[in-house]
Amino acid sequence: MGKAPRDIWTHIASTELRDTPIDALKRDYGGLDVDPVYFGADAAIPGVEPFTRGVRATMYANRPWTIRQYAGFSTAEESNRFYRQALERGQKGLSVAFDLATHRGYDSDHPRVVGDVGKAGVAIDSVEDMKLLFDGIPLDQMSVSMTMNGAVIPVLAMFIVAAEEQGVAPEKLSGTIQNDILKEFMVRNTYIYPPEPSMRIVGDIIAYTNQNMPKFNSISISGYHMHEAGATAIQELAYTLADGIDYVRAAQDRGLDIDAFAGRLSFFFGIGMNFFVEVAKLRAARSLWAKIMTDLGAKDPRSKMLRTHCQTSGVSLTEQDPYNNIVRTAYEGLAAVLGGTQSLHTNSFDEAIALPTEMSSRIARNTQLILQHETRITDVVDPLGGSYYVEALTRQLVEKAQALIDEVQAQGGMTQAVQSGEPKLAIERAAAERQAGIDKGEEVIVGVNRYRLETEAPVETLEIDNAKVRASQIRRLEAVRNRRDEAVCRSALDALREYAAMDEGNLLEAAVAAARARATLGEISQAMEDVFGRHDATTRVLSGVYAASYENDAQYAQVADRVATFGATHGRAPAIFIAKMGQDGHDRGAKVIATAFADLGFAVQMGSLFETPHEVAAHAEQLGVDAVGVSSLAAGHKTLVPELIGALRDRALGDVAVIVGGVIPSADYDFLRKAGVAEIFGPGTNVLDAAFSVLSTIEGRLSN
Ligand code: 3CP
Repeated sequence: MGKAPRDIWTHIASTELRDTPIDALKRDYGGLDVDPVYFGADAAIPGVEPFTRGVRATMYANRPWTIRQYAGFSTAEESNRFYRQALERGQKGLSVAFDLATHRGYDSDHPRVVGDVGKAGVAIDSVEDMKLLFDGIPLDQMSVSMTMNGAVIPVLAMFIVAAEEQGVAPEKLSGTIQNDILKEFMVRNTYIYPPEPSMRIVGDIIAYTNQNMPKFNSISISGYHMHEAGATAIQELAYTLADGIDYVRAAQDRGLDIDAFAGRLSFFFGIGMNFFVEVAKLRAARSLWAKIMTDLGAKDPRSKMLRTHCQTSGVSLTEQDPYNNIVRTAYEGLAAVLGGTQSLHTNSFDEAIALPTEMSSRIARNTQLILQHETRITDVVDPLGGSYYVEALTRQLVEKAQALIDEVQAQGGMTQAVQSGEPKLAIERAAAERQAGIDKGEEVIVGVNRYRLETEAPVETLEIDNAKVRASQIRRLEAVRNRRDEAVCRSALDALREYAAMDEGNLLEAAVAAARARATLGEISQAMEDVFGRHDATTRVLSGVYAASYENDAQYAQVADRVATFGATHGRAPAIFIAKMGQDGHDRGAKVIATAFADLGFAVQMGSLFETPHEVAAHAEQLGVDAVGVSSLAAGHKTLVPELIGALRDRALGDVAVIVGGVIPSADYDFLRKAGVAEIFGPGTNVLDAAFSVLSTIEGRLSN
């Protein structure tokens, strides 16, 4: 007879606990005796393959999850001050947010990033910035996660050199680099190079960290951005794990032994409001991954453990009645923890409007501290294990996600699927369907489509003086360029370019030498771009999804009729160009609007990502549109929108209506209106209402 589940568990738990006796984990709740773990008839054991009940036997009873708040803004000095304060106040690990200029491989003085520098994260141009970012933070003790994918080579290289100059060798560094490029092509859009060289970069990083940084997680395979783009739980699970399969294969292809690197692969999921589905999603993810890794040849149980970070959902936050977001985030945080996450970020309540303030970040952090210290949910491992509902949901998610993974595999894997654009379209379809459900009131959002306030009290928001940050970055860049040994720097960049061209040698290793020689992020990135080129994605807009969701809906029919009447009167459909400017790649909102407006009968054209205001004005002229709809989620609106209006006026297109949607603080509404913006739509806008209103604006302008 095999060993009893409790005996197996006790054996593993004792190793995790080292010298602490297991009985120390028992609790007495005022006369109620509570054990650290409970078992059912199914014999599923926490800490044992397939890890459905958690990757550790003792889970939070021995060590709670890491409170790891994602943050970064303006300059390295400002972000450093913020990090140090957060660590003093209970945060346990760092998670760096970079600005979009850095993500896309541009130095702060590049003309394409004027509106982006320091806005949605910290600007990093050289090792000097990286050193300031971690000043006074011992990198041999603090685990640092960095959300970086496009410019992953220069950023990781600069991190390694900053640590080296702090006296910390690479083998002592612990943390995580996101390094997940496949989902960038699908949803997040901060890629630089085409898919194939991008996959080489992922492989080089896995190989380098495997060799030199044994405590560092080489990748954070992310479903979060799919979740935020509107993916269903099944899609998020399947596409993320399928991405994981491709990364494992890429590393195996370069001769690495799976058990040598797989223990340092990590994951990242989004946690939304469907409480039990989110709990079950994490349980299903672990069990699917254990099986996938076994099939790929892993033997070591550590290779089969899906360890994950989670973040509460940004799109579940509302601009309306924003204090509700505190409650939403707390429930989502609870779901992540009951699902067994290793690390968690809880959003600040004002994130649907602007960057978090000190006060809102404190509440977000305290949400986790209260979960850890007050609720007592850390005392028992996988407390929902054995729940009829949770177990049934887990099984169903495993089965349905596996079917979708098989579909992707049949197409040749995720790198192939991504190039076909199919997963992206499937997620966009799910997002449009969900938006239609919300607009129709089938899905209730408190304070938005039900129980809406008559008047909203303004909340205080944080604003970054982007021009000031840019000026200070440019000064520091000049100093770095003036002080370095130009010949040493050039030859390091040449070596990197050569590695890229020869398709051999490790790109990260070459970039570390370049970073040491004070090559800038833009230069390191450009050296590879010289060989790989820059990826230019084609934008596709779905049709029919919105119309199908609204079949027989009276309000939909009314708006569609008005659009048709416009057509009959003017001999053409009302025309709108949907633009994404600057380095902001968040395109879910823009895609939903494009799809819905097209279904309603508008003539919709959508621009490429990352355009400048002048490029958008040129499209508007060429297409002869009535309106330009700008979607802005990365805080560039105050710089980019006035520039667009100026560019339109320069082309004598002053009567083209400029409409702005996305994350726009209400404090900026006045500024934008004065600059000439016709209408502003925040998050939570009903798409039919928006279409009605845009049509009225266009008609108003034409009759003037
Ligand atoms: C953990 N440990 C334990 C136990 N639990 N030991 C004994 N008993 C236990 N019960 C040990 C682990 O084995 C490990 O040691 C150490 O404690 C740390 O635990 P961990 O679980 O590995 O936790 P952590 O270091 O925090 O790492 C978590 C993962 C990592 C693995 C998920 O990848 C991570 O931190 N990811 C964060 C990613 C992130 O911040 N992403 C932000 C995206 P050993 O290491 O020695 O085994 S923000 C994006 C926002 C949207 C956007 O993109 O714009």
